Amino acid sequence: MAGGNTDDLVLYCHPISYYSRRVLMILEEKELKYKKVMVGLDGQNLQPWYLKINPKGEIPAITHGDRNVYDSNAVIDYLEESFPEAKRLLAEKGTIEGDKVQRWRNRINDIGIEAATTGCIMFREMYAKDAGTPPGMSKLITERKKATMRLCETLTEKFPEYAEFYQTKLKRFRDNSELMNGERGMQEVERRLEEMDTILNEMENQLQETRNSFPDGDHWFLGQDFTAADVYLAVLLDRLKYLGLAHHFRDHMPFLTAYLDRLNQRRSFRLIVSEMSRFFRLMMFRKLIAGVKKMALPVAGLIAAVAAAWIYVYNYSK
Ligand SMILES: N[C@@H](CCC(=O)N[C@@H](CS)C(=O)NCC(=O)O)C(=O)O
Repeated sequence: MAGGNTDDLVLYCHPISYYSRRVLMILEEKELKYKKVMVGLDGQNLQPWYLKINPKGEIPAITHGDRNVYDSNAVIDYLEESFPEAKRLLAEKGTIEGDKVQRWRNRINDIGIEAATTGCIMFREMYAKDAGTPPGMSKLITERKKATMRLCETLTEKFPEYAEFYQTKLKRFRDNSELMNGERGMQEVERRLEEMDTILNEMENQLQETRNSFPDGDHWFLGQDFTAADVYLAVLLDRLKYLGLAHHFRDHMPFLTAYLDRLNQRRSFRLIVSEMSRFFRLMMFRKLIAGVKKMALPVAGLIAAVAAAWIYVYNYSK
């Protein structure tokens, strides 16, 4: 354990959540001791017990003793301040390096990752043919959205003290579903992808600049040290790969391409990648079991019908 009292540090997260993965990677880079609690995005994040931790009902969040901190950016700042003996990932505030890390964190936050994610899953054929997400995700997401909207209605009645929160969430879900529909949805995705391309270009230039400053040695995004800006970039690039959007940088942006390959050297990166793959495998397995269960009754019926027919024919042929 590196610095500070981490005995009561708890991370509330989900293996496929973009923002959770940032915090997870930071905790691993800092080698802090923590407990992980998985919060299902199928509505666990909307339950009153979780709203007491994060009143926005979003993941990630952390609890540390009697403190609750939410929003990945705020959590990362908190971890840096609270465990000064652990590895530094933000560089000193007010220094050139510190300001640079902050500027890149903000710039990466400018990417409309939610719209790109939903859009590429919903319009997979258009934008993301080589996606690593399991097939059937768009159906799953649509069903899950409907279920979450129904849940918001149920929870409004069950917990009137949170009624305003649930109705605001419901409105946001409805607005998003409307926005991500048909022609208008595709235009929105395209607009977000164009904005993202601009930022990817800026990052490619930054990597080239860093490379020029360290022509002989290993370097990361902004220099020889691996910083929080690297974590934001790593999570972004891995998400693009999974969405089938790697062609937005792979091959024609050689610095970003090489950077993504080099990330595999880091244990923290391998961990977030393997957690997500494990989750997808589990999801596929559950789907398979559900399919088998569904098939079990008709198959049993068919066997019974064949057996009955055989007994009938056998008896009458005597
Ligand atoms: N700005 C927040 C965004 C968190 C966020 O949007 N998390 C998503 C999962 S990646 C979530 O909880 N979505 C569920 C919802 O909004 O109800 C952060 O940086 O932590």
